[in-house]
Amino acid sequence: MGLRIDIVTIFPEYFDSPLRVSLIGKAAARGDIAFGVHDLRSWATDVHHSVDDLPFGGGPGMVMKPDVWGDALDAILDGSTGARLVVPTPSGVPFTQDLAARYAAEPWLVFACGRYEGIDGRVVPAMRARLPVDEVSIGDYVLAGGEAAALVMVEAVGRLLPGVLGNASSVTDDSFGTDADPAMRGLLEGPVYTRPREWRGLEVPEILLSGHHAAIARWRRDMALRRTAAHRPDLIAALRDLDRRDQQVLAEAGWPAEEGPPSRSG
Ligand code: JAH
Repeated sequence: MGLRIDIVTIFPEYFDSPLRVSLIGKAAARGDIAFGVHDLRSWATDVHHSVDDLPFGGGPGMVMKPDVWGDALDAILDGSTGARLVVPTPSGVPFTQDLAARYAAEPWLVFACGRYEGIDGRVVPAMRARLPVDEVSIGDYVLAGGEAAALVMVEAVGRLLPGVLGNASSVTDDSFGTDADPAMRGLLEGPVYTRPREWRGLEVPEILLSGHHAAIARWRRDMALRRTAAHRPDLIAALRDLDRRDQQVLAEAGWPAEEGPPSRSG
């Protein structure tokens, strides 16, 4: 049984190419994912097909109308069970690889893409009486609407589906940055290389040509630790079971970071 994904948006054309090309498009062509993209304006009731109105209490911009969203979601859910509503918003819970894996195990996801200053605050509570609802953020920045965030989530979920890219169902619970390799769990990937062995005077690291698989795995872990310490010190702080070599590599990478002046976060 595949995954059904419905997307509600005022810009249905936004999804045309992304859902057709690449891995996601192939999964859809095979029937591993079924997409429905819906124009929110179809549920607008006035002559101007309004989907937004002025904010109560004043302030900038416009707010999306609850009645239009309510009618759209009622029609798409159609009294059926099994759906989960996902609302992309910068004030949501973080979207992580773990959440992507949980979504890949669901039968039906409905993405509600807001625009303007967001959707009237009664829509999520009203829908929660009927189905599970997640307000989800893909990162700490503000977009012009939820569409790009929904696409990010669709792609992260789609590549985990059994049948996509030859996936076994087991990859869906592998963790961040470590799809294939439990020894790299919680780390960013280091650099990768292909032919030619020398390019613009730069050589591929000799260890990768050695055929010494254990030494290659250790070298990759060293590189991953260094890159993670440099780019994501928060992930280093969360690592468990560091061996002596790990600790040596991190010390060489300047971990823990030098004491600075006191900061508000400690
Ligand atoms: C902006 C509705 N976490 C990224 C993200 C997700 C959604 C939105 N912005 C950023 C957004 C305007 C209206 C949603």
